[in-house]
Amino acid sequence: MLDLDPRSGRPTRGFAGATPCRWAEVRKGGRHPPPRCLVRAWLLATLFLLAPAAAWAHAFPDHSEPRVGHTVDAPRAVRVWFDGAIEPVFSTVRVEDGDKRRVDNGDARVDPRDSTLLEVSVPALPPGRYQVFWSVVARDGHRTEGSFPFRVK
Ligand SMILES: [Cu+2]
Repeated sequence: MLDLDPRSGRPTRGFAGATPCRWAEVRKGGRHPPPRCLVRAWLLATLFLLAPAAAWAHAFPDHSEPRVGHTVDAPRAVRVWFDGAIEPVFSTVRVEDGDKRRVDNGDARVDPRDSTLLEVSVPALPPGRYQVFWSVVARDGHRTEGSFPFRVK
């Protein structure tokens, strides 16, 4: 909880102590800065460590059908499940064959019953190697994209 000083609008109590910790004070303290300065430095370091965790809230693939790099019988569809909900309007997936020709049916969609599932149907694919390209926007507004191969036997 932060109490604001009515005149300055600044917090009267911080989470690490009552008095601000200034670099000058740390220097004056020589080799032994006041303990509350150490606490504050430790809290800052913790915040920096936690910051990337917030950025990781965007969506990454969890698993797929066909599975990444696997050889399968001709699939009817390609499905990619993500580790979080994705936005239907901004999320898409396409499939290319070994000659970089697009082979999916162009009906990519997020499953209305499962907001982590992105899928596109494909015609009967002849044997060969294929590459799946996905691009999604997570609920936090961040876009991630990537691709993975599979092979039809
Ligand atoms: Cu994100």
